[in-house]
Amino acid sequence: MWKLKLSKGEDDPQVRSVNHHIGRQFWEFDPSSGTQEERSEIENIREEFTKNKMNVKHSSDLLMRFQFANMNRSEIEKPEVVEKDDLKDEVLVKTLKKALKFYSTLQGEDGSWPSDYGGPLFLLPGLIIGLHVMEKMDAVLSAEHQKEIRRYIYNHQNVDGGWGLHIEGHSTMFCTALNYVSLRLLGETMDGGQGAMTRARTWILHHGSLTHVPSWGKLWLSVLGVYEWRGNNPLPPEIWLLPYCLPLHPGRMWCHTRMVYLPMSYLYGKRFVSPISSVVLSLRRELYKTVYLQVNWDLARNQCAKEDLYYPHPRIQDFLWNGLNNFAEPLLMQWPFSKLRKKALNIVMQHIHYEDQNSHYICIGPVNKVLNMLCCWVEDPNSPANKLHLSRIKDYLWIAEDGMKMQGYNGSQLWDAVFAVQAISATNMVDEYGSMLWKAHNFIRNSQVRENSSGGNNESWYRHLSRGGWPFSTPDNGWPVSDCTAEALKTVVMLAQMPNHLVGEAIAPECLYDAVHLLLTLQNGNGGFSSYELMRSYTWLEAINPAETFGDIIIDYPYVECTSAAVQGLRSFTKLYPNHRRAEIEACISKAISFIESLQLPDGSWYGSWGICYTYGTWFGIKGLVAGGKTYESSHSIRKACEFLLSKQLNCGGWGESYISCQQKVYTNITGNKAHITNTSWALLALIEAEQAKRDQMPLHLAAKVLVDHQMENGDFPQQEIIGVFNKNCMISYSSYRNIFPIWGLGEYLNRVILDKSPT
Ligand code: LAN
Repeated sequence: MWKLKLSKGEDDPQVRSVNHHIGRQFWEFDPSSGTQEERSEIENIREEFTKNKMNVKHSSDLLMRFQFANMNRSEIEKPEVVEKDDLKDEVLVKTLKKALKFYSTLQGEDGSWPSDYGGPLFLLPGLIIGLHVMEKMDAVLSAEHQKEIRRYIYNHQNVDGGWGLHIEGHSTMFCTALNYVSLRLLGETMDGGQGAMTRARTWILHHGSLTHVPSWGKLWLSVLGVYEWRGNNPLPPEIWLLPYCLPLHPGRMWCHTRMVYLPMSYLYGKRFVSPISSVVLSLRRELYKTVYLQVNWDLARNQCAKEDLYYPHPRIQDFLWNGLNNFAEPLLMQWPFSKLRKKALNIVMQHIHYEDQNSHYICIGPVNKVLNMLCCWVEDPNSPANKLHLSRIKDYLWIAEDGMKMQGYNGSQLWDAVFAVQAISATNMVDEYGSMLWKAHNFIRNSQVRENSSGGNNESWYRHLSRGGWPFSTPDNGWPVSDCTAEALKTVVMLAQMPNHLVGEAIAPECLYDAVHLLLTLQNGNGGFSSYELMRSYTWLEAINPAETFGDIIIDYPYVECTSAAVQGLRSFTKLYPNHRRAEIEACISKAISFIESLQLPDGSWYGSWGICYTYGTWFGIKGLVAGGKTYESSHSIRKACEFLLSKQLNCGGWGESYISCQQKVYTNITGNKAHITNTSWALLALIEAEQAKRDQMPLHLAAKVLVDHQMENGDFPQQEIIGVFNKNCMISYSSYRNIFPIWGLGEYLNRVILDKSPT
């Protein structure tokens, strides 16, 4: 049976860690574990998913739940049945206690709450192609792994034969081509999968064939040898040699984009192609409309299926790419300019090694993880870097009832933990559930990044400071995020004010000072906070975004979520340490508040970039303004925001926002006007924060009733539609939100509305 392992790695000399692997999570297959009964129970769960896969696309993280339920069997008493008919205090208290009790069984010994961070469907293919090229498929992925990966890919094929950018999306060329190719590399035959392969191939051929794959797909296919480098727009590595003062210097890009285009430019600069295997030759015949030798590669450079076109290339890119392709590249490939290329490739490789070492071979995300690994292999197949990379692949793989997936990060451990602590504290049942907070506190304290990258020489590698920050996942990943830092700061300050004997020792003040220092350095001139670094260049540069499937990727934009979190984090810090850098903090908060106000849309909402969408953004907008000292009475912005939220409440009392909101930038309900518990909780929390209870409590009662009604018998809440997003167009799963936010929403509702206590 599959087993989830937590905080493990000490016995593997290939993996190093700054915090003894606290928070690390990965799955291992143990053929001898589990009884026959347990195994067949898992099989049933899987079959249920597959049977229902066209209606319910999101898995419910049931393998993890199964493991935790078995471990905690003795602790789980028979749950009391809650009478939900009318919402009295006792009903609320019982619901909350049950929810907390259940959520406590999902907490790991290390204090984190592991969960599934899947969703995008373009990540596994990168890994599969990479391993195929490196001839490491069977060495890294056991037969059981490969079986579960195939299960996952098949489970997420749409009825029309294609695959979406993410599990709930319409079919795209990017993911259909790459998942089809992955299945073939995993040994599937051309007409295998009971017709599934044929349907996929038909989809690809009907939508323009491989020439219409977007640019990121073209790169992977070129590496594999199924597509020609001539059919790619240039990605010259020489861009790293330009002076930093130029606005388009890669050091000024959003770190994710920078880190993805870095290894891409290496592979492009080398025109690396894997040795051509027989599957590759066959794929060249399977996926084009004409004979491979007759494909018009020059035309193909700019072709892209319309299903994939979220960000169509502006005209200027045609000039740019044509110029580079027809004049610059031919020159750079020839002596004496080829010397420059050699130098550029060398520098690019140094940056790759730097990123690998500073992230303990986890890398900043799943895309550059695999690309960097491949580059290290291309540079030297026998280098130690290769082994170090291979040992960190499992950090990205997760298994649920829909199969094995590659996650969008090496987990969301820190992020979930800081929200969970805030949710649990909001219930005010701290005495009873103190042990959860104790463990989580320990986890958060141990997840802070303690040093700047590579001992302080960070700037020459275009890295911001890291010391004092908190990452989204684990400190081994090593990239602090502004809002993760701010939310963690808020949380540790909150825990420091609770009794030590309940929640453990408070964090050392120096650690808080470091976090504050880092936050202060992360504020942009306009008052806003971006995600990882300062905004280092201009928004007009978005015009050169070559990735057709993603929006807003060129620079690190300032976000309402990050700015609001920074205000909240700093404000709670000043309550505990009123004298530490007070003037700077106040100045920072007041600029941030004006920035948040400036981002508000005319209808009173805020666009949320990392959760869906207007409910998420508006919750952050309101929280930020309130933390900055604004009230409903004093702030026109807050009044408008409340009006907005109330206008979107469904007849059933909940809120349910579709992922379409993020793409189209228009508030859109989920089909059938269905309530979503996470959206409902965000709206409920936002309204409570804006003191809705003083005006009209009915919307709050209705929302709370929706949450109570959704609770399952064991205290869990149902997994509904996917709720996270990035780069406007791709959705991503936050599998803990279904537990965290109903607890938080109901907790605040009980204490601040029903019992009418002011927040602590
Ligand atoms: C994340 C995950 C965390 C997220 C929050 C902390 C929630 C947010 O408030 C700030 C932005 C951040 C850090 C974020 C940025 C974009 C990420 C890294 C992701 C959504 C996880 C995956 C995504 C990454 C870009 C995926 C790889 C794809 C590319 C287009 C490079």
